[in-house]
Amino acid sequence: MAQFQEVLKQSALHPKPAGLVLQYGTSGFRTNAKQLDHIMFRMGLLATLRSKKTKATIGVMVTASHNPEEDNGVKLIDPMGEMVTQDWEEHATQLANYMLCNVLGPCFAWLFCFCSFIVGTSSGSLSAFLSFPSILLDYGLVTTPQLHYMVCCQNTQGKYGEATVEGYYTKFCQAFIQLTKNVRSRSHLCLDGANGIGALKVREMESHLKKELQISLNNDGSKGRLNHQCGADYVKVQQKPPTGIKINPGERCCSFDGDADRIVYYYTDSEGTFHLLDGDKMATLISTFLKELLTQAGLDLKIAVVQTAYANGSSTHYLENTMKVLVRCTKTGVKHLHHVAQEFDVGVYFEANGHGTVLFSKAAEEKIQQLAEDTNVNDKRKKAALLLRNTINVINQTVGDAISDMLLIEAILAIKGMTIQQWDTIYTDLPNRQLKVKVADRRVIDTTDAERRAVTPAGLQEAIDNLVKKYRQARSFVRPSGTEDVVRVYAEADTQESADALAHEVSLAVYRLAGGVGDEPKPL
Ligand code: G16
Repeated sequence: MAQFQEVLKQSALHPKPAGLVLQYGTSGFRTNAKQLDHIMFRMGLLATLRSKKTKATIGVMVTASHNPEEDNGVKLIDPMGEMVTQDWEEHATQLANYMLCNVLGPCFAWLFCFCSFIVGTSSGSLSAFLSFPSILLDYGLVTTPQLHYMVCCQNTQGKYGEATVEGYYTKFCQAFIQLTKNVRSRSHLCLDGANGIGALKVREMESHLKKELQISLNNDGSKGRLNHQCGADYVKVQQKPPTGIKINPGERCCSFDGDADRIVYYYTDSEGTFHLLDGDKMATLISTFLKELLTQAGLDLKIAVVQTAYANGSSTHYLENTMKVLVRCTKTGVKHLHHVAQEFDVGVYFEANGHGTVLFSKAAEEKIQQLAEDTNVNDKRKKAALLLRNTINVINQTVGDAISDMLLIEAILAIKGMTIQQWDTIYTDLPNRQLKVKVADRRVIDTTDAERRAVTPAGLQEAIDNLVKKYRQARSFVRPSGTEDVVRVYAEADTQESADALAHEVSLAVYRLAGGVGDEPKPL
């Protein structure tokens, strides 16, 4: 009991601001950093309990990811490197909002049992919230996917890789070098690091690549602000290159987000027109590559692509009708996509915003491994099996990872001898637009059908349906963000003018029917 009193005493040093209610959202708690002190403290407690419950090492990542510099966030990572389960997200929300003694009372004894967790941060220092675990390992500044990787390595006793930043570089860079060893000339890549941790980590990694990939690094944090007019989210949502970077026509470019778990590719053509290759284009390139290799290897494995409502209609059409792969749609948040992808031998999952990876079932990995070692198979099958094995090794299967995704995409383009322009022509995106609407309480919007339809407030979905009918090849949906205090609006249609007009009209409907605050949305 004295120990419990001590927890409460320490907690009093990290008071919850009166009236503040925060929810464990799409990717943990996210808000202005000033409001997060009590959350940091309480998530330390939750990680302790989660470690005890799972008898494994748990990860605690401190990051605001794609959000502006003044924000921060924290999320827990489960034993295999995946996001924490939904029931524990609910515990997190309770622990964040209620009196500690009420929430912790029934399980406080656990706080003092053996447990272990590791922490990392994408910027700044950690607050003093980590006082309970028996074992605490602080990785300091790491990308979010690096911490996911470390958790998995810790809990597989090194089978997934060595649980160090060096181990991470060695694993993924060696696989990249192996995968591309028979490929000659390669052009260089222009990378926007969003002034975030990804830029620092790419610098650290470069020597491991042994000049097999030439990267020119922009927005490396030496001057600009984190995610400000740069980074994957800016490039995707604004549909333009990061401000201030000189891009030569045709040059292959990519942008990370602030904690390097997302990546998007792009180029400008000779007329200066910007072309974006987002998560959908990456999922298409990767699944085409894998499907071809599986066919060459003679392996009958079930491959699927998992998307969200944001996936461009053209990508879904291409995947289903031309590539003939299974496509599934889930709610936003990689945690949802990850779980669906686990149902297949090979599950390629990507959000349109560039957050995604590929999962291989244990059985699929074993079949590929056996074939790669089999001395009685013909050269073609063997070569495909070896490429598949190295492909598995270049992928961070714990979570979407900008660095690992970049290595994978670079390898595929090099192996296929494909330019970014050729990749872009696989299919043509439907013009689209994403907007945000500020409302008094975004929880008034409830959705169903993988967020493609609004259930509340009354009349909103009907309004959207009527607006969509006015345009050709049109689609639109709205959903409350889980990382920002806004409602997101997505629209696509046959022309950019129509997509913009539809997005604006739907924004107005949200503003009027869901309690908009501030000025009415203006036409684009
Ligand atoms: C997080 C999640 C992503 C999600 C994004 C936007 O990204 O990890 O899966 O797509 O938020 O979520 P929302 O639309 O709910 O704000 P990140 O890169 O910020 O961690």
